[in-house]
Amino acid sequence: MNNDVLFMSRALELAALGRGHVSPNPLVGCVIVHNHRIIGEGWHRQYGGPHAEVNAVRSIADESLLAESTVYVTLEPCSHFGKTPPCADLLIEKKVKKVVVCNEDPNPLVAGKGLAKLRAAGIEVETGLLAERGRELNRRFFTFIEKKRPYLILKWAETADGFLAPADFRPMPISGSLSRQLVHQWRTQEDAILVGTNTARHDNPQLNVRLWSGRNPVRIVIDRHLQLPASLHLFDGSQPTLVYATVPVPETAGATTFIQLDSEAPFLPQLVADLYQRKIQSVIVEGGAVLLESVLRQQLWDEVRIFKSTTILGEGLAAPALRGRLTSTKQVGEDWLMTYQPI
Ligand code: AOF
Ligand code: ZN
Repeated sequence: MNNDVLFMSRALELAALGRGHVSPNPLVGCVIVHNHRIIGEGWHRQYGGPHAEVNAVRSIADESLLAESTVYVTLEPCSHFGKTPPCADLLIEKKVKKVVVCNEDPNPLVAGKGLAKLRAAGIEVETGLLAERGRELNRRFFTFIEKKRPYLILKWAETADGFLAPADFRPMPISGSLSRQLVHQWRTQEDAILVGTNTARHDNPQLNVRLWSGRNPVRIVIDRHLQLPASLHLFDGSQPTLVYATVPVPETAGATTFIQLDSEAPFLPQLVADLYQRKIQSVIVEGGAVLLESVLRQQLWDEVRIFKSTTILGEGLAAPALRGRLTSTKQVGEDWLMTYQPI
């Protein structure tokens, strides 16, 4: 592996440590190298907190080395005054020799202006190193900015013979306990969880994080005609919950916010546009069949994660048909976890 690749890989590794803490900002890592040795490291740790470059510069014992150093950063240094001053200005002020960037920042406030600033100051700049890995790491951020909607992950569990549930909606566990624990970990990694009306009614899910430690996502439920009973766990006020309807809605009550969409316009596009306005960068869709199928049909998905169990049901509610590219397969306890992305 050449050294550039090694240092950028390290920066990507550091960036990933911000997972679950920086949304809707991107995950960003930074490594500062002097004479082939890493002399400073940092990453964006917390939304609203210092950017990766600032933390990396702060970690250096002898700042005089910066003039002879190369900065490896996974995202173009910012050029705007946001919650923090521009990172490009910091690197210029410290007179670093060279900056190597993985991805350009698609944020219209930056979008090339950070690179231009550095170059104008006489700093050597290279971009695109490990760009594919960077886009993969920040796929939620890129999707959010480029498509103006959250990154949508569909998740379901199906039996070996392809059923989601018994036909009578009787709740029945299909995946194993390790898979269920993994789902709770996933919930800590996304901004929100979405379920349809039938799932809310028949499963009465809590949609919180119990089998892992971390932050609870925002709960989102579709209830077009506001017919779900107030006694459901979803309305217990324990965590922010968004309810999407197409009829007139009541005022926000405690943690529950009601949103009325236009009944004449397509529902899901309006829903994801509203989530974008609320800065919800990623959503895990946990069912049921009707909702999963419409998200698939409308090509609004970015990733599908299926647990395939060893149980046989014989008959029931069939799992949605999926046309996607299988990107990974792994065993989780007794189940197989298969991940798909759009073709
Ligand atoms: C960087 N380094 O580590 C990150 C950057 O509100 P602010 O000030 O935190 O700015 C957020 C924007 O800055 C975010 O949307 C993205 O464009 C960029 N994030 N830039 O140079 C970092 N996290
Ligand atoms: Zn910055």
